Amino acid sequence: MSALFPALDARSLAVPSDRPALRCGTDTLTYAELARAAGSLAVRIGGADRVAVWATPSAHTAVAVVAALLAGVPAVPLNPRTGERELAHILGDSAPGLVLAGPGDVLPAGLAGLPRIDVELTPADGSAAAEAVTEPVAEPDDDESPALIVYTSGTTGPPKGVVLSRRAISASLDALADAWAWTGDDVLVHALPLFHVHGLILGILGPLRRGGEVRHLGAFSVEGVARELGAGGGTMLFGVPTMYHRIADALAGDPRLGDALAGARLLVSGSAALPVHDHERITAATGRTVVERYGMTETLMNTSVVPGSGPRPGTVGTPLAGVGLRLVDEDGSVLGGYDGETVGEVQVRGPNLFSGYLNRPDATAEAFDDGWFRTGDMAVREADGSVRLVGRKATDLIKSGGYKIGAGEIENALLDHPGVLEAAVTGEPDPDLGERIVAWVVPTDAAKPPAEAELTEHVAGLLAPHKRPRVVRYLDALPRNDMGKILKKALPVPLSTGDGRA
Ligand code: MCA
Ligand code: AMP
Repeated sequence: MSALFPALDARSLAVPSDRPALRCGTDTLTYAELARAAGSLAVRIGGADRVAVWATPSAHTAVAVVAALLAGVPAVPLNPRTGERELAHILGDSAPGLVLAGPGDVLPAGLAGLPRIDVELTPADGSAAAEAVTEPVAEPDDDESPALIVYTSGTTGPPKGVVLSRRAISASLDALADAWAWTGDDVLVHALPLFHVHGLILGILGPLRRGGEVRHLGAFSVEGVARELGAGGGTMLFGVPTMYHRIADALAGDPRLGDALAGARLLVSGSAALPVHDHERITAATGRTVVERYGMTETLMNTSVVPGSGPRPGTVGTPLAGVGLRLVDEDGSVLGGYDGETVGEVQVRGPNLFSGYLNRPDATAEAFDDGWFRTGDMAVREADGSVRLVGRKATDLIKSGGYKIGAGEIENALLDHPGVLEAAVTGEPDPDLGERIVAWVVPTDAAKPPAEAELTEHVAGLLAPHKRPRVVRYLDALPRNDMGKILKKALPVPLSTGDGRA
């Protein structure tokens, strides 16, 4: 029986093998079909050191990742929109021996040097893939072995590879199951990207570990949510605040959407703070409370509001089972007592934590304080122990649409454009994205500044579209202190137009 996915064993009595496992667009797989597709692929990749997965929002990505986990081969999910520089960095750093992709996927030149295996959802009888399944691979029994390497941005430099073990994945998913009474009867609906923890580990591996079903919408749309939840059979929805904000906007004119949300068992938001106003709009229209949970790529899930415990907008709940959480003030003292106002850095420890940053022992050592992982998130604890996040230690980290983006990587990309002499990047409040990326640019030639679209394309092409500035502001010079350091706080505050955009 698979240790990570008990339901994938055809002999398992817990889940009938004709039970639906996943649906992405028009592709559907039962547990028996998933066992065959992933089992055969696992045999074909068995023995590889590491595989890259071209992580499109598709059933192919789910099959590829499950196969890698069954084979005990660490998988590196790649954002299919990653720009050339970021892709080169990730490939150079993680050195995969193979890339797994959907049969129709067109891969960029950066991947041309890697052998490719096409992921088949229904291996035809007699094919190499179908033959392979007759001799299943032995899933590793070492829980500490690396399972996934997920890239995440820091304040400066290129993204770091976060090594996640089988232990971390199963511990975090089981703690969530405990907190949310998440079972094999649940049908999870979501539209999250499959190259980050939220969409891939919680959104795909979570339901499969429980023996339940996941329906991925392919791309987020309010219509898709309304169709799949409630009467559509979905019992749970996972999303980032931007998605809930768009849902809240649509609720007023769409009673079907309200009914669908009301018919779901659990609405969960994470990756960034869901504004109180959006909480309130959704509760007013549906009678449902959105449950917030707080996590991080390095820690997987740390806390969650307990469903049914009443509305707690603004808090992310209490630590999950097995998670140790403390607040530490600026001089390193651990805060005692829950007074709801003393701010400290959130530090966590537990079986949910990552194993380290790939090839970065320095960064790994720096991230820990006496065995506790420093999250960089600042919080207070309410009298009942609930954690209320109030900010981040690093102002150079931007959360936009639920994606974490380092200002430094965008500044470096902008500086590579010949029309840019100096650049600074900041995050500004945005009603839809939470924060929007703003680029402050001093052009090389003030008379002929590069066009805004040219700069955003440049960043999207080198890094990723979600890292592109949404606004570019041109200046004659950046404010600097006597040492020449850019003073981002002294950048001019734009006049608001009322829609949150300058
Ligand atoms: C736009 N596009 C471009 C360009 N500009 N493509 C190429 N070049 C360009 N210059 C494309 C985009 O790729 C996208 O295509 C479409 O145009 C719209 O892009 P965009 O405007 O960026 O999308 P959006 O509407 O702003 O997206 C909102 C979103 C998205 C759907 C909410 O931000 C999102 O999926 N966020 C989820 C982030 C997430 O999962 N974070 C988890 C990490 P197309 O429409 O075809 O896609 S945090 C985490 O994992 C921790 C553990 C946690 O706690 O959860
Ligand atoms: P990432 O590094 O992309 O995994 O993002 C992790 C960060 O997202 C955390 O350190 C928090 O700053 C933020 N985050 C995740 N969940 C929440 C939440 N429910 N509320 C506020 N911030 C969150």
